[in-house]
This record gives sequence, C-alpha cells and structure tokens, in this order.
Amino acid sequence: MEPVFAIAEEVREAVAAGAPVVALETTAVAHGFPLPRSLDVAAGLDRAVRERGALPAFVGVLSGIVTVGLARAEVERLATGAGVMKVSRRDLAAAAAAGRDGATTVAATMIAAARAGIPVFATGGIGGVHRGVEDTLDVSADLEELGRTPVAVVCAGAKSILDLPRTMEYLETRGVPVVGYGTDTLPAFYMRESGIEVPHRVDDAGAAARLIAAQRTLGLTAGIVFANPLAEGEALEPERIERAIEGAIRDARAAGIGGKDLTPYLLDRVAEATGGASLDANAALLVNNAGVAAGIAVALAGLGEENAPHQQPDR
Ligand code: PSU
Ligand code: MN
Repeated sequence: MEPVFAIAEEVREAVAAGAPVVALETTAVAHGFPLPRSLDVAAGLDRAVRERGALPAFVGVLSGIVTVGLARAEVERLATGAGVMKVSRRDLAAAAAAGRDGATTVAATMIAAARAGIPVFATGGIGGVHRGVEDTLDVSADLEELGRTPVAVVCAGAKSILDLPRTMEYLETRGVPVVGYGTDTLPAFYMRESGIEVPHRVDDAGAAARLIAAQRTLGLTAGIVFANPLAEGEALEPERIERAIEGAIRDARAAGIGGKDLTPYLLDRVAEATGGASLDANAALLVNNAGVAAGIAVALAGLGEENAPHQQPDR
C-alpha cells in the first residue's frame, strides 16, 4: 500500500531536536475564507509563528497523504483547489484510500500532530455542541478528539454559532482542561466574553507550558484548550453578531443544511450579514492565536528533555 502519512523533513528534525513547532489546521483557511483572503491568512499564520521563534507545521491531505508540514504552495493548493474535502477523524482513512486532497479540521489536525510528536496547535475556534442539538445530535468531533488526544489547542474559545454552555459541559465530561489565557471567562470567538467562567487560568506562556508538562507527566491523555480572547479592537459588537448568527441558523434550517457543511455555511452567512466584519475578526484571532501558541511551544521546549513528547505508535 502507498504511504498515507508523511512528516516534512524540517518538521521531523525540529521535533527530534526538541525545538518548538506549532501545528496549524487547514480547514479554517481553505473553508473559512474566500480567495484570495485565505492566502493572506495562511501567510499571516506562518509569519506569526516564525516571528515568535517556532516552526509552523500546516497539516493537510495531499493526494491521499496525510501530511504534517505543508510547503506554502501545498497550503495554497488546498485553499484554491476544487473538490478539497473537509477532513475530520471519520474522513481520514477514506481521504487517504481515495487519494484525495483534504483540509483537516481541529480533530484531524490533532491526530496528525500527536503522531508527529507536536504538542501545541493553533486554530481559530474549536467546534462544539451546536444550538438545537436536542433535534440534531450535532456535536463536533473536535470535542471527542480533545477528550482522547494529548495536544494543546490555542483558540478563541468555541465559535459563537454554537451552544457554549453545553460545549463546556461536554468538555468537562471528557476531562478536558479549559484554561483561560489571561482571562477568567470563555471567549466567544468574535467576542472577548461569553460570560461563562472557565475552570482554570494562566497568564503567560511559561505557566501554560508547565500545565502541558504536568498533564503529560500525570499520564493524562486528553488535550487541553487554551482560550485566548481576541484583541479589544478586533472584537465585534455582541448584539450585531448575535443577530447575524440567529439569522444564519434560521437560513440553515430552512435550507436543510447539516452535518459537516453546517459550520462553513454558518460562518459564510455571518460574514455576509456583517458585511465582512466577521472575517476580519476571524483572521485577526487566528493570527493572534498562532503567536500565542508559538510562545507556549518555545516555553515548553525550554522546559527540557524530560518533557519532550514522543512520536506516538500507530493506534
Ligand atoms: N476556526 C476558524 N474557522 C473554522 C474552523 C475553526 O476560525 O472554519 C473549523 C475547524 O477546522 C473546526 C471546524 O474543526 O471548523 C469545526 O467543524 P464541525 O463543526 O463540522 O466539527
Ligand atoms: Mn457537526
């Protein structure tokens, strides 16, 4: 059988040397922004990680090979290509076996990062429990993944298109530490505040790195959520965004949109309803999270050898 998993040489060497690496997903880039904006966002993520002294490792599926450490042209191929799958845990094997191109979600990116020995990952917002879950049972595979795969995810909380209290309950059930990064409350993606308290807080990269190391030393195999609010000037006005979200959810129901198409559809409708303001906020928070993740990766690398992650055996 053809190989289905690959790590770029540069990434492999950095991991082996204990140097800081940040995994980055491609679904937010490829399915979250229109062209050519998606290319700017990808470049911004790359730059933010390098500026803070870490190596960026975009994850995606190229002709069926789940790849950690995409070259710029490969990220662009996923952003511009037609028929690029959105690949979560359940889709990885099918995408690989069919030789498809795919952009990886938080869940799929965590799986690849863990296999490559990368303990820190940045995204925009994790998936979660969708509003109306009592009718649809739509709970993002991201939450299950966080419950089982030891990768720290730096995000701006969960997307505010979701049911945030239920998302927090689910994470608690699955034993996932949700840690405010300089905050006591869960950020709500486009907004700095959801009003929901988070159980834990750290105020700098060093404290975040020690939490990751402690989780690992204790043999806890869940991921960690570091919830980092977007900058004050980038946040959207709560009433405006809530109105846009409610309209988007109504449209999705009327159009019968569900499953993996729901999140991209909602993000798209919210962007339309806010005249593109939500895209600006989304781009800003992604880049902001990448920088914070790089700082954490650098601090974690500084903790030394005994905390080094190991490449995982096949599971
Ligand atoms: N962050 C963003 N934009 C996105 C996503 C995250 O700023 O589009 C993606 C992530 O890849 C996440 C996915 O895993 O949305 C969740 O999709 P779903 O609800 O179908 O699990
Ligand atoms: Mn879903």
